[in-house]
Amino acid sequence: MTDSVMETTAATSCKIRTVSDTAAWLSTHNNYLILTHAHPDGDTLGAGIGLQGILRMMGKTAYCVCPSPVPYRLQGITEGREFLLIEQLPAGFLWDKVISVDIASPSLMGAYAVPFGEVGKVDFAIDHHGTNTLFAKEACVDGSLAACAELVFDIGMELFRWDEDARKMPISIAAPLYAGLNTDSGSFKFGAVTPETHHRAAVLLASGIEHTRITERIYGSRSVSQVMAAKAAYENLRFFHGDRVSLVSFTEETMKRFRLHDEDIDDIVNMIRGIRGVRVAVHVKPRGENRYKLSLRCEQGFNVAGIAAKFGGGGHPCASGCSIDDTVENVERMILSAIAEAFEEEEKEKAAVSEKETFSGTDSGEDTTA
Ligand SMILES: [Mn+2]
Repeated sequence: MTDSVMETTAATSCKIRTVSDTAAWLSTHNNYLILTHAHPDGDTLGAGIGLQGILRMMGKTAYCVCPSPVPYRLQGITEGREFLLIEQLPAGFLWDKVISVDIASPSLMGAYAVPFGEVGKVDFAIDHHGTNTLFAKEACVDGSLAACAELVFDIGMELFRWDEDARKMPISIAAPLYAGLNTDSGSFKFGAVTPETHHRAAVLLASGIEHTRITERIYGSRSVSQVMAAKAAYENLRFFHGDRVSLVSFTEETMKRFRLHDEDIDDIVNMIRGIRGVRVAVHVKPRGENRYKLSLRCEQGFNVAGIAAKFGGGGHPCASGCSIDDTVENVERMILSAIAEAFEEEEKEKAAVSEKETFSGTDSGEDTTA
């Protein structure tokens, strides 16, 4: 899952498509540009490269691009390439259709928000964020899926029926899809994982991919600066609201002092989430002068997407993000009070439910007396 920041402008003209509509649409055109989101994760790249492979199998020309460098640990997905830039596309390649994968809103397009960020500039969005702002002309969105790679997988099955004989599925397509599925499902730990998720994973494994090689590259190769990022995080880690909230804030100064890059700090929020008693984890990350990006995670049953939405952000119920422009102290104050409010609302709801139960318990007995 990735954090996403919602735009307030949603195009009402966006046509909602099913998986089979999407497969049919892909058959209709010839030259595709596939956009992934800035600060890429395994899912956007896995879905993008997987879709690129599917389109090429269909005899189409397709190139997956990304506005940011690909982190080392994800370069297995991109066959070792650190950059998938538009400038690197073969001279003479002209796309007629633009597809976005795993992009909930144009604010996640980074440098490619120009020219693709305006409503209607992307032809087709394939996404698993329920908060997708429907910026594309057409969209296939399923907010119930753990990974966008699952949606691309389903499109591939619709077109090629690889699920009937998984050995026919090319490894060059199965491997990136597996990487996307594994990373965005928290290695099959998150609540969005269903029997269907495992079924898709089973087909991908049966294709013959070397899944341990894929995951070792992703999880088993922390750089020195990622370890330094963890050190910096533990130094700054604080608890609030009766130890139910863990919070780490990095400033530009932290980044300089520990010599950190953006890609080193992506996983910090997950690190401070798995602490007993902690219900909400917050990582505040610098994005320029008095501008911060917040990553929010929470336990099942709580909803950080609602909290992120108060600051113009969004995402998944248990993994969301937003941006706030202010000093780090004020940013912390604002997010902590929003979380406190959500706790209070939850308490009120619980109290209302138990009151109702008590009431119906004493008064409802439908057929107890004749
Ligand atoms: Mn995703």
